[in-house]
Amino acid sequence: MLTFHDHRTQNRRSTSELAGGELIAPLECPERVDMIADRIREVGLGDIRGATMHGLEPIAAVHDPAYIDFIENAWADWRAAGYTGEAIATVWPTRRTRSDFVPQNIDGKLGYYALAAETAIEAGTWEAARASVDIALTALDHVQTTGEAAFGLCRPPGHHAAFDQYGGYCFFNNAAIAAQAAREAGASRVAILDVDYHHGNGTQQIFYDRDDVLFVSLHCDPVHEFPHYLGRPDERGAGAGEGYNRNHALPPGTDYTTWVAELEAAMSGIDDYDPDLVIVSLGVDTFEGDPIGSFKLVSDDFTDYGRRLAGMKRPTLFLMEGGYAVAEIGINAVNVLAGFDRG
Ligand code: OKP
Ligand code: ZN
Repeated sequence: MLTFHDHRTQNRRSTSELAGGELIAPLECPERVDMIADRIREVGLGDIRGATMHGLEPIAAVHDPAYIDFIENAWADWRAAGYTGEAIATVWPTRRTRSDFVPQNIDGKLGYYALAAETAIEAGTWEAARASVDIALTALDHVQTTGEAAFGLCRPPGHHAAFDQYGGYCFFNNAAIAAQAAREAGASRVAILDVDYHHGNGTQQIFYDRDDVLFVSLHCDPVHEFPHYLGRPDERGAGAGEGYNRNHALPPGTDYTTWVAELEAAMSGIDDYDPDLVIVSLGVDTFEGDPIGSFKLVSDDFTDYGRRLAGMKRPTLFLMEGGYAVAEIGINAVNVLAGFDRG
């Protein structure tokens, strides 16, 4: 399988993640992609190719243009306010206040567009987030022109990013942008299968009222886990999208036997939908050694489910999402892809 990547993703080098009341070294770090790229070369998965620029239009087909402008200018606005640390939201529109206007002040803007405070914006964020989208769209081009599967080694991840919100380490929703681009290029139906440990709230929100993009997610129940406020099984879509959003919420500590039974159920739903393209939001934070996940998958399980994904026999685009056990992230991510190739 071919991998697509762009070194501009490594320009995101945030030094601060707000966690447990402290600023820690961010879990979503540049070394994550180095480890995956090293493993791809080590096992000979296939070539790693560069990404081509796809511009802002495909991003604006999914995200609010004012939100895109905000991401572009947030760092400069923050610096202009005289702040010396990284840009972190500290105040929000809440249930008891208004959210029908965007404040002009940078602190107000950050809270308006942030869905969580852990994710800081810094000098390289805009360029890296755009590169991540270009990677996804270049990998999609390959799937569309050859029918072969492809891997977009995206970073930062995307599945928490909603129409006009960033957070959970995500800025632009790579999978949603690719799905929309595929629709515009002629695909009738696209399925997004999100296997990251966390619910893909952003992807769900973007397609919630649509039946042309099916969103299926396996994740830890948000009652127990980030993103906390979305991802329950009773969220099934709205209007034309009713029935086209499927949340397989699993308890903390879920092991592979339980997880893979849910995956089989999810895949059978995808098969019934008969999509022209399957986009896999590939988070490997389901690994037993993940520092923020509680699921119990071991490295061989990733190979096994990669093989099962190939059984869908659909054009497939893999896009990297989460996974924070840096020492094993290459093994686990590449196991899925190699299992798929062998399947
Ligand atoms: C991004 B992705 C742990 C807090 C974790 C943020 C998690 C973001 C996950 N105590 N907060 O879905 O892998
Ligand atoms: Zn995750």
